[in-house]
Amino acid sequence: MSLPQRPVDRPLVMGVVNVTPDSFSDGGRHLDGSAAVRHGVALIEQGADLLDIGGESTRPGARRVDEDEELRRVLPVVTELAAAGATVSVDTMRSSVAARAVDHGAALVNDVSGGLADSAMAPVVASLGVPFLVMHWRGHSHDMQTRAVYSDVVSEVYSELAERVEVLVGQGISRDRLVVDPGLGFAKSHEHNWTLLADLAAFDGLALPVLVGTSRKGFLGQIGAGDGEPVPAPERDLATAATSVLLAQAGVWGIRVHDVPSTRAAIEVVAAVQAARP
Ligand code: PMM
Repeated sequence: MSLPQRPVDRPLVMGVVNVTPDSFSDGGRHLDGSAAVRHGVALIEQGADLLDIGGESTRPGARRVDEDEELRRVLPVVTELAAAGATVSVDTMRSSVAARAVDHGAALVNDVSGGLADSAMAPVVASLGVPFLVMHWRGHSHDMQTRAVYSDVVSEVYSELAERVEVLVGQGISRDRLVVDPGLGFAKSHEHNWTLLADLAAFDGLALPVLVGTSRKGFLGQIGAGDGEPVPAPERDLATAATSVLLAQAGVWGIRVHDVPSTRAAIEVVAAVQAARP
């Protein structure tokens, strides 16, 4: 299966369908599988190009769910949305879940650990022949923020991703099926996230498509909060759309978001401005 093509004038929009009780941003709303399917269909109607279906929360501090529970959450939703014609990505760190999801119609595997959490992931993805999203990751969510230590966040994330890519290619995954992601919010402080956003062009050096997920993340809770409490996650979509403008201007391959209409509007504005340039 080949990598979905980015339209010439805008990034692909990946809509998030979390089938979890505790994901930090939309947790609990789609735990019921049929609600998740309805939500996925709505995201496609709103202009999502891909759907990312996950059954395990990766919010800071989250504990893992067991494999059976992850499969129980994810497989029916993957099956129904793929059957409805959506291009489905499965957001999982488990090779067994990736394999079953692809068997049920998923076209991409999105592993926030970039293959580090499960040593079988790379060989399984290589044999499935599907595209693989490789996110920058330094460890599981329960204590990942203790690993948010960098002297130069951009160059360290870059070199850790570059190393990952070479290992994955060595394990048999075709380079033209890889997408890289700097992993905003994963072992990153708020300042690290802003610094990565400010220097996305650095990742062009990897010569691979880039996907970024800023949607509703903690650092966006600062926007509009002044000195007060962070803005709650469901109220971060305007700030998220503003980052989508930056991501479109940086020429990324894909943007992972919860609220599709605001990001579609943001990236269509960028496309219109780019088309109007002499
Ligand atoms: N963020 C989350 C989950 N999966 N996958 C990729 N590739 N990139 C991300 O930034 C990313 C991800 C966490 O967000 P959520 O719990 O709101 O879905």
